[in-house]
Amino acid sequence: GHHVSSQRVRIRRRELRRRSNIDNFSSSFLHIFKSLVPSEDEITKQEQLLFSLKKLVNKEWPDAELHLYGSCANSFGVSNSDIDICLAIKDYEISKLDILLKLADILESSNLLNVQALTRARVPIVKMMDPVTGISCDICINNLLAVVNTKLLKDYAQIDERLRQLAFIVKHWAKSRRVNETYQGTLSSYAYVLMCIHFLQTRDPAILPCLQGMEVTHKVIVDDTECAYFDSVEKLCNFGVRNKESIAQLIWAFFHYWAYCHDYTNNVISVRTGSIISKQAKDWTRRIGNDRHLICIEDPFEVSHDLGRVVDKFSINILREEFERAANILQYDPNPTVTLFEPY
Ligand code: 3AT
Ligand code: MG
Repeated sequence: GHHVSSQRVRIRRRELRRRSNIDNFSSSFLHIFKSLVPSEDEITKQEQLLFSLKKLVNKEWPDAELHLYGSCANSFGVSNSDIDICLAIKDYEISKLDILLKLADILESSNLLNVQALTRARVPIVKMMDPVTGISCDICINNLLAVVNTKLLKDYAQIDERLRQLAFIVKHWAKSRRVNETYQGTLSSYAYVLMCIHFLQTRDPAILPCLQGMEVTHKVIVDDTECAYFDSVEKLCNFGVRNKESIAQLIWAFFHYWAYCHDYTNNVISVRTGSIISKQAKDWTRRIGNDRHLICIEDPFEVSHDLGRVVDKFSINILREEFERAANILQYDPNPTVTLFEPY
């Protein structure tokens, strides 16, 4: 009807007014990207810490494994982030909660600082700080889906370097503008990276493939969920070369999409299918409990899980205003690489 067509006209006009010199900002954005990447030294320290934690844990549980997950392992980590570790224990007799408390005990009685067991969190964890490396970390128990989604993100990152560049800029923007706070109703870093992957899957020509739609070369079953996809990504290093878009163009287009083009009423973004799917098809049209589905981002493996479910009727406006602010800065601001990240 009328509303839809007038909205289309608005979008067209905005595209016509698109600045012609956006590419000029690519080198500044790349400079910011490089300044955020962790140093070799930091990575060595993370490995040292993991190694000493492994020794401590294996004294108590000889068969247990420690996996890095989250941004320190998915290649989307900025420097000086906390690290996320998953303690994997098979066939345990004691409850998860008792493992957590025991773990806190073990860490407390070695040289680790600020040891805290958060037993009532959505994902229960032990938090602590290592005085030797200065690194803080969160340890959870048997959260293996997070280990698998970490690998998926890492595999996508190896296909085209523009994914990491875009996601670092988007995460940096989200942290500067305080829209990366799930307890305040905005989105997790994980959700932002999925938004970037989906965005690059749907460029024309595509910059990223849909790994879950290809021949299966990697398959694990975690908590009754089958996680299967093509992980021989070294064979895909030329996938995106037909698309010549610069990083500045992609940043512009990403924010433009979330500000003016995404259909928040009807659509779900899905990395699993590499396409848009309808809320109707997922039965995400009504509020159920606290899940409002005001912005829908399907988890690639836990497909009933909407990463936008933390967003409420207040924070959705904050989020959309921030997308519009970012899009407008990229369109009109004389110094977009500065203004974009001005603290909220
Ligand atoms: P930061 O650099 O720490 O902001 P991150 O990627 O480490 O980014 P988080 O610390 O929020 O992100 O989360 C750690 C990992 O936990 C990332 C992802 O593998 C997993 N994860 C986070 N949120 C969810 C979720 N809602 N569903 C499934 N996995 C999740
Ligand atoms: Mg993290």
